[in-house]
Parts: sequence; C-alpha cells; structure tokens
Amino acid sequence: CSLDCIVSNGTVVTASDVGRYDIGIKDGKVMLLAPAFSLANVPAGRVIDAEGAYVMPGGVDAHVHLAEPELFGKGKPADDYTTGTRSAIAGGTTTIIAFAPQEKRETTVLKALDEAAAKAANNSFCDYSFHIIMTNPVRQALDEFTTLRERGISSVKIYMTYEALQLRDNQILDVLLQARTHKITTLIHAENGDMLNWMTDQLESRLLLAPKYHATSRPQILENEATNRAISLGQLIGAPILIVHVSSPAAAKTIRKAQTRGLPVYAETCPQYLFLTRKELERPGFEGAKCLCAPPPRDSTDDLEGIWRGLDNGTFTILSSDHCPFIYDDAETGKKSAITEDAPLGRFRYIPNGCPGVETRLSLVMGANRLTPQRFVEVTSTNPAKLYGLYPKKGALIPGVSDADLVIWYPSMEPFTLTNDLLHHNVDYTPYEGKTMSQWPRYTLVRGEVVWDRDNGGIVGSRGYGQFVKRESSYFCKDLPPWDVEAF
Ligand code: DUC
Ligand code: ZN
Ligand code: ZN
Repeated sequence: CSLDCIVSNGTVVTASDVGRYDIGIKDGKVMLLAPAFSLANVPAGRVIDAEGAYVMPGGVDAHVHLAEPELFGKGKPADDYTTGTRSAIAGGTTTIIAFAPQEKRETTVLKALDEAAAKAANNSFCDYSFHIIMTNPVRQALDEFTTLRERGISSVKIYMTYEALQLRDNQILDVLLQARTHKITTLIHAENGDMLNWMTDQLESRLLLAPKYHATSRPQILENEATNRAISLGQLIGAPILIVHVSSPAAAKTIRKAQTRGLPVYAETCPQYLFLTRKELERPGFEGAKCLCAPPPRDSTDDLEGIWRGLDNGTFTILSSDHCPFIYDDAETGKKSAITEDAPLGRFRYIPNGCPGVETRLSLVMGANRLTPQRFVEVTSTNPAKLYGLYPKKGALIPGVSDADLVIWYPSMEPFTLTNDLLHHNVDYTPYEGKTMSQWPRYTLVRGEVVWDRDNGGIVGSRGYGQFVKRESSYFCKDLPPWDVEAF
C-alpha cells in the first residue's frame, strides 16, 4: 500500500523508547513504525529525510489562555485561537488545551463551553480542547458535569485567589466531590488570595508600587499555604488534583511529600519558573512588567534549580507554557494600562498577570539540555496527554492508534538570537528577547500534514485545520468507590 508521508531514518524519541526508525503516515495516523530505511521502497506522497534529527510526538500544551474576557479584572489577553495556535505550531506544539471561563454571575458552565467552542471553530491551526474555569459552582453548574463528559471535557480549573474567581474552601470541596464522581481532573491555582491582598495593601500604603513589588506581594509561603490546603481538601475527598503553574521549591516539596504518601496529586510547572528570577521584574523603567506573571518569578537561581530538580525527579507531571498574552505597549488593555499620572512606573496591582510563551516552551527546555530526550517528551507531550484523557491519540506514536503529530529537531542547527519579530503570537514582546537559542523545531506535523517548515515557508498549515478533540477521563484516574461521609 502507499503511504501519505514517510519520516525516514530519524532518532525517534517517545516517553519510553529511543531508536532509529522510519515512520509511515497514512490518513493522519502513524501507520508504521519500522527499523530505519525499511520503508525505503514504499511509495509515499512525501518523504522527510530525518537523518540526524530527533523525531518526537508533537507538544501538548495543556495551559494556554486564548480569546478570554478580562479574566483577572485587568487587561485583555491578546491572542485569539488563530494567532495563539499559529504561535503554537511554530514552536512544535500540536495540541493545546485552552480555557472556557464561567462568568461569576452565571449558573451554567455550558455557556462558557459553547462560547469557547465557537471562538475556536474554523480558526485553529492545531488541535485543541478546553478546561472549564469554574467561578460559580452552584448546583446547576455541578450537575452539568455529566454533559461536560459527554462533550469530551474531563477537567475544570478553580482559583484560590482573584476576587472575580476565588472559591471558598467549601466550594472547592463541592467541585472536588463532583469531579471525583465524574472522573474529572481539577486544576487548582494555589495562591492564598487573602494573604496576597493584605500584602498588596501593605506595600501600597508605603507607596511601593513598581513592578518588582508584585513578587514581594506574593512570597513563596503564600503559594505553599494554598498548595498545602488544596492537598488537604483533595485528600478529604480522595479526588485527583493538579496544582498548576508551581513556581517555588517550597510548594514543590509539599507536593512531593503528598505524592510520597500516595495521594493523587499532580503538578505543573512552566518555563518562566525555570528561566526567570524576580531580578527580571527590576528591568529599567516599566520594562519589568514584561516578566510579571502569577505566581511570580522567584528570588534566586537556587529557586530555579529547585524547579529543574522537580522536573527531573518526577514531582512535576507536566510542563506547560501558561501562555497568557498581554500587549506591553497598550495603555488601554495591555501591561501599560497600569500606568497613571501619579504612578509613572505603574501600580503592580493593576498590571495584567501573564507572559506569552506557547511558542518558546519546547525550544527553551530542549535547548537547556537538562532533561533526557525521553523525559522531555514525557513532560511536554505524553504526560499532559495521559493526564487530560488525550492518550494515546496524542502524546504517543503507536501504529494504527496515534495521530501523526510530530515535532522534528536537528540538534546540530545553528544557534540564533531570539527576537520577538521571529515569533507568531499577537504580542509586542517576548520575555526572552535577546536569548541565544540553540534549538528550534525544523518541522511540525499535525495529523500527518506539515504545518511548520522552518526553512521553507515557515507557517505552511492553515487556519481552521485544527480540530476539537474529545477527551476521555485521565489515564491516571483510578476506579474509586463512591465517597461516603459515614466512612469518616
Ligand atoms: N493564572 C494563570 O493561570 N495564568 C495567568 C495568571 C494567573 O493567575
Ligand atoms: Zn492560574
Ligand atoms: Zn494560566
């Protein structure tokens, strides 16, 4: 039979194996995985000679903010599904999970899902799904978990901070219990909102307003307290939880202890907590705002080392971007909207929290050369696919089963200096401007189609090719007996 495409003689890396193979692709799927050169005589529509390259399952970025309303009460995210997923494929990511936020005044979550689905449909360059953000977990919304599962959604995110989003502990328990029943994974933003507001008031009363005080207002203890509490709430219910965007070694240690006790606690970190320290918030003038995200970049390179260690030793299940894009130079909706006449360096309280990063996630970590290639695939593709019910369609290269989503790297490529004009998002900066990049994907394939060809056209995929992917429950989800208060 003829194949649509053969990727020949590459070093194929999955989470479990490394070896020289040919990959045969047909109808968007991995059809054959055979020893190198063994497909040499098979007719194919296209042959990609991957000699000297790493061939990996495409990146799965499970934390991307696109086309959201003014979520945190400040600033408006700049990327929509078109620009955000364009940026994703240029960086080797083939599936994203974005957010569908419930408005606080709504009693349904299905409206949020419908709105996100409408925004993504016919606009996306790569495959996608959504996490529901639950801000009002009333009975109706909780009862809709059945419908969410029918519609292929198996995760919800909740917040322990931000006035417009924050849930009380009893509300968190309501969500966890319902999530457990429906095999839904709960993502938790773990920062203590009251501590944070109090610290912010303290700093403001002393007129300490510049971007760098954002980090002062959210010390590690505030993340660690909320992480501890989230773990305890999860333990009471016996529900799996995923702590998102973990920034501090203190919280990583708390998570590791819980995992050692056998609790179903998973954790995510992001490149900003591997590469940026709070020093970046002290860039001249207002420039520090470019690296302002929540949780904040931590104090020292020792802190960065602590996060790398957690990524290496299994504390962190996944590495996502937390791509949360705000224009810098826009006084209405961007970072600069926090600047007023009486606060020329802005008031950190009002600076939109978040950095762009969907395109740089894989290259930064690949280039750092700190993880084995297999561990790299595990945390950037296979584990997010397993955690969120996409595996083995995504995150694997199983013949006849997995989509032919690939990222192809040539480790011998010429290093280059990163500048924002090389990126494909709708943001006017990158926190990593001027950084020497030793790695960048040469090709990205989504369901067998080359969508990114760095040396020959750049973005060659098309808007609208990306499909919604229905998700199952988490691969890590165990069958549990019903939760029973009388068992206590
Ligand atoms: N949480 C996120 O997940 N992203 C950006 C800001 C935030 O607080
Ligand atoms: Zn968050
Ligand atoms: Zn986020």
